[in-house]
Amino acid sequence: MKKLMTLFALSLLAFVLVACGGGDSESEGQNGENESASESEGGEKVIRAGIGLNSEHPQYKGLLKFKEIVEKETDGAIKVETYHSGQLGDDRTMTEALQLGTQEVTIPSTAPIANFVPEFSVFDIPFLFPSEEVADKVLAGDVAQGLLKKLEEKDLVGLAYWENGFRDLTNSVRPVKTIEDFEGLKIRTMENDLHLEAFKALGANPTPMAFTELFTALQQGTVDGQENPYATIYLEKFYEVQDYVSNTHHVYSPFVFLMSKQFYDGLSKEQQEIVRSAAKEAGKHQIKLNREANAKYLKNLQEEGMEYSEISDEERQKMVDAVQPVIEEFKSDIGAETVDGIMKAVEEAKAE
Ligand code: KDG
Repeated sequence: MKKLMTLFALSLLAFVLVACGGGDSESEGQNGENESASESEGGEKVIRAGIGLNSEHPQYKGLLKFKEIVEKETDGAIKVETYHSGQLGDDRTMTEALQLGTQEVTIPSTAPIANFVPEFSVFDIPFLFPSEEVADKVLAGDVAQGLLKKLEEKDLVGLAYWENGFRDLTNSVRPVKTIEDFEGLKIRTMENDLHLEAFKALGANPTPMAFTELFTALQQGTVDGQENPYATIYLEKFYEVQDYVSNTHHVYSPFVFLMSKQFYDGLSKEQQEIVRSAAKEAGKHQIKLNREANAKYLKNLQEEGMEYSEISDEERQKMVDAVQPVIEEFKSDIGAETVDGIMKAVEEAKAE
């Protein structure tokens, strides 16, 4: 009899604990998990969104637009905290924080994402996109959209492509007008093996490095140069530590608006639709601002004293030829289906 009473008491205790511990429909995730790190005392859900670029960059202006839309559409049920300039860490650190559920949003270039999903290195193929218009069409296409789905296997949700833009070379040693001018230059690249090997094929001496360390490395001469779109070069004040800029336009970098899958799964269906739609809408705003910035800031760089060198079509073709073996070398790492699919999409977009 005593054992029976003990069993009954324990069962009653277990029932009471479960009833008190369960969240409401809002705070419970899709699979019944309760929210933990991303909730404020008032019960609102909190999105901690961090980027590597500074608050002047269109990437941050786009993030503020995302915040505006989400807080309005959810009547404040979701709050967005925005952080810039690597305040929450570098791209790899912030992406890992999303996987752990200790941060909810970051927006890196596709290059560092390749360390999590190798297929994203397809966008690091030099000279892949001939124009922003072709890039827009390809990124809206099935192959690029399918790559976003692959992020979910890594506890990440890719909500939208934003734009970093065409990358151009700067350095503090010499003007770069020909492929020979790359010889021996210590160039910082993003942490991506294809980028690294492509700059070796051009004759440079590349070093992979997180964006958060770049300005100091240029200032101290640890590296001679780097490559980024004009908006980044100007707004991050690289002209203070770089003398020469060339329109190599060697890679078009997309950004990907990443969300923690743990957080996303904890949202209601309606909230999931709101954050997805907001990321796309804010992305259109960011791309518009980004294109305006990249179109105007080369002039500002020259006004700040940088010497500009135009790369001729003939010299650019030599660079294209030099990196072809690298593309073949990485095709199996990226996935032949992805490479062939994106290349086909580029040709179709060019023909439209
Ligand atoms: O916020 C994005 C930046 O951290 C980074 O991705 C920018 O293109 C970039 C680079 O060179 O690292």
